[in-house]
Amino acid sequence: MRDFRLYAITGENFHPGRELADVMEQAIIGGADIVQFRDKHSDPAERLRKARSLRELTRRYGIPFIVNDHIDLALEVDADGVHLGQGDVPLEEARRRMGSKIVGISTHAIEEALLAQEQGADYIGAGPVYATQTKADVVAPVGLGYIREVSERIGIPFVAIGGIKLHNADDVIAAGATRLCAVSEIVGSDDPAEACRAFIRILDRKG
Ligand code: TZP
Ligand code: MG
Repeated sequence: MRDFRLYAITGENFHPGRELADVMEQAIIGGADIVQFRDKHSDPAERLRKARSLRELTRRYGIPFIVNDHIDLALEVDADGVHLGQGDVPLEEARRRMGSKIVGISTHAIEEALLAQEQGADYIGAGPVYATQTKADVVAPVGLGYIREVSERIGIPFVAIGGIKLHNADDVIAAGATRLCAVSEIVGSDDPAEACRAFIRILDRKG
């Protein structure tokens, strides 16, 4: 897959009154170079409408578009890939259905990361690094030790996620991450483009 550095995930509850596609466009303008549509609340018709608008947006900017959870939806809107958690469809089945498209997997322990790599995930999420309010059912924070471990033992791309803010991004990078993912720090910002620019400046400093 084409590499990326700043992974922006949608989180509509962080920007009431602002349009999803507008917020994500600002993130892209600021430097987010991959976008994931994560939506646990909309009904299927609404989800399809939103996914289509983000597909159109990301295509316009030439960056990958990933759908969280829903393989059917990812295929229907011709997303570039799908992102799955440990409790979702098994990776083999996702791979079978997605073909050569991107399959990303969330991991919280090195055994999960090694298995995802062995089973052919294109990238893994590693986290939650810090406590996060964004995900209700999230496991306890895994800390920077997990980022260090993944950076030393995993060969496929990994992105650090969970409680990543501009004030702690340096520490996450120092632990070995070269790709960062954020929800609230980007889409909850009054200026998502500037938030992304600030992340990119930090990544550039260490890159
Ligand atoms: N998966 C692990 S932590 C998380 C997800 C989707 C939420 C990250 O959100 P935030 O606001 O960047 O902490
Ligand atoms: Mg999931």
